[in-house]
Amino acid sequence: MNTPTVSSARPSPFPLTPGATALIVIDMQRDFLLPGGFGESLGNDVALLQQVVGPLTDLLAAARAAGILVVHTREGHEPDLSDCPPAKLARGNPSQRIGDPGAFGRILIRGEYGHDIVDELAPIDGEVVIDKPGKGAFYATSLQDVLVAEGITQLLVTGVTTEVCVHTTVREANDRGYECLVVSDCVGSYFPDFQKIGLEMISAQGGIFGWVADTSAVIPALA
Ligand code: C5J
Repeated sequence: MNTPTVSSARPSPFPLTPGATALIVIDMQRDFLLPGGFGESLGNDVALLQQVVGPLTDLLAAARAAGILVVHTREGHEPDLSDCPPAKLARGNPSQRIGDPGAFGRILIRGEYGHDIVDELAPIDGEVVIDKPGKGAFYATSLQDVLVAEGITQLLVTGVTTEVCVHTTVREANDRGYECLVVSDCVGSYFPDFQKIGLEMISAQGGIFGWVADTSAVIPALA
């Protein structure tokens, strides 16, 4: 049997190791994506993140059909903010801090409506949901243990935002020995320049910390 390969991945074809690949969906939360939410209140155009939902819905369906492990993450904090470093809490516009009341409940607080994942991408039974207090998905979470237990060595990485939580996660995953393919139309940034350069940074220098391809190349390789 031929190894399924994402042939047009940059900087080189990405051979998928059967049974060893997980789809990581980073922080597709209402607080970041919905009009009226935290992301928009910071002056961002949430339409730039919402355009990820369609392609990611298709990729999620393909991953589910292929029986691939799916891991969703959510950035957020305990209601008493005990897991939020003061330096993180203090940053940004003081009228809109983490824990403040927002349009969809307290901003980035676990259990609040805005903290949860958008309806289109809601996790289903059997999928892993990792709550993370930081930008990276490994810091202060069980992600490494989950991936090791499942024999995962390759990650298809998606979600928001490209230059923050996606980059932080991919850089650390690369250091931990995972081969990461970032799916370009399934990651999003509020800043078009960051989106473009953020993707270029990943695959530059011969794939300094990963590969990049879009869903038109990745989905057929999962079939
Ligand atoms: C940010 C994230 N941008 N999920 N979070 O604060 O990228």
